[in-house]
Parts: sequence; C-alpha cells; structure tokens
Amino acid sequence: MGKTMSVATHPIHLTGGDVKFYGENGYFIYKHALLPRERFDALKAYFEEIVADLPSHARPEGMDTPHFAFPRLFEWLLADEVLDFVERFIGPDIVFWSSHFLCKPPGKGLAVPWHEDSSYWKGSLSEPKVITVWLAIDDSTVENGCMRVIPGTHHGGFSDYEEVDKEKNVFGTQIKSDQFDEGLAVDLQLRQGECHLHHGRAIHGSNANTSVKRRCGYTMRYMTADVKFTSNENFSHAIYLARGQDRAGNTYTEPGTVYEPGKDRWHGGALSK
Ligand SMILES: O=C(O)CCC(=O)C(=O)O
Repeated sequence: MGKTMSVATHPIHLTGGDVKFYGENGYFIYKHALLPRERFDALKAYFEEIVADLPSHARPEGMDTPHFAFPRLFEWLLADEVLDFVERFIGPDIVFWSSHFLCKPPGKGLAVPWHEDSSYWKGSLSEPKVITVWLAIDDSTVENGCMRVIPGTHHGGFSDYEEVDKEKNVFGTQIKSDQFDEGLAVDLQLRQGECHLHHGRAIHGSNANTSVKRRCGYTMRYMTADVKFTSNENFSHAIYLARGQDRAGNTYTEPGTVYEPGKDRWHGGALSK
C-alpha cells in the first residue's frame, strides 16, 4: 500500500505495511514529526514549566498521570494529529487511557526495568488492547537510555517478576531474565518530535542515563473503546472517550477537568502506570 495523508493538514507518513509491522512485532518506530513544529514546541515549553516546579522529593522519571493535575495537556493528548495517527493502528473508537512524562536527567537517570505495561493495570482492563505513543521530548539515543523492546512478546503470556533496587530503577520489579531473550532487544532511537509505539503486552525497558544529555519521553496511552475498564481497589483511574463511540459500557470523565486521584500527585518513581 502506498503512502497516505491524513485529513488534518499535518501529514501522516504511514503505510499498510507499517500497521502490519506493529501488529506482528508489538512496536513501531515513526521517524517523522508527530505534531506540527509549533505545536510540539509548545508542548515542550509547557513540560519545561512543569518539570521546573517539581517538588524536591519527586523524581522526573515519576511524573505519572500529569494530565490529572495539568489538564492543559489534553490539548496535545486529544490533538487531531495524534488521534488520526493512533486511529490507523487501533481504529476509530479511541479511549484516552493515561500519560506519563518519563524524564531521565543527565548523569543520574534511572533505568526502567523490563516489564509489560499491562501488569501494572492490576486486572482493571478486560483486554490489554492499549497502544502507547512515546513522543520524544528530547533526542533519545542508546547513550542517554532510549527505550528498548523485545519484538513479538505481545503475543506471549504473562511473565514472572522479581524485585530490583528501587534506588536505581523507576519501578521495583522486573521480568525475570529467563522469561525472554534480552539479546533480541531493539533500541528505539528517536530525534525530538518523533515517536515510537508499543503494545500494552510488549516487553520493554530502558537503561540508566549516564550521558550528559537529558532523555525525556511523553507516553500517551490509548485503547480501543471495546475494552471494559473496571476500577478495583488496586487500580482506580479516570478515562476519557477521545474519538468515536463507547463499545464497552464504560463511564468517561470530561476531558480537561482537574481530576484528583486522592494520592500524591507525583509518585517519585513508585509503581504506578
Ligand atoms: O521511557 C522509558 O524508557 C520506558 C517507557 C515505558 O515503560 C512505557 O512507556 O511504558
């Protein structure tokens, strides 16, 4: 299939083969600007304001669900350019599920241990049909700890986890090394403004940032509207119908309202995805 353009003025450079690649491998690297330049620059400038105000107890890797406290982020999370792009992969009925700034400061950025996102959602989703758009706020390279993925692992079963040092890692557990072949890992390197995608079941992680350059990604997570979300005592969350129709009987929150989840705004690297 040839290159196609979106109805928005910003071009989308995707082929049917790209969508197939994502389905087969559980990830995809998009080496184009996801957003028009001015819109991306505005997001980066807004992120710089938020991170500059981060309380001293909080780590910049742990800026989970910032859209609850900073509803202006919906300007980007629900942008036509982003939803047009996501629609190519998951279809027209789209729920915005979550977001997270994962910012590794230079020289001392924590590692992200190998994990599947779905294991952090504590059985609250009927199916892990979640796609993450990881938008590079900074250039993301092997040197500053770009994300890494094990292709095809989204087809597999649930993995066993073991504890890791929470001082050195964003989360306190990792998938045991005998559950997958780390030698197959693909480095997802990006220039700022580009993005990569991963499936909610794909095994992924990233190394510590020991370089002189900051590495920040904005993870924007969406799911198909046929996934039933049921809050439970381990996982409670506001979700938003981004586009199309609800197909699961979910309750949605109005985008752009401040939502107080009743916990510390920044988790400082705790297990919260
Ligand atoms: O930013 C990273 O290195 C990891 C991101 C991640 O785990 C995720 O988006 O689910």
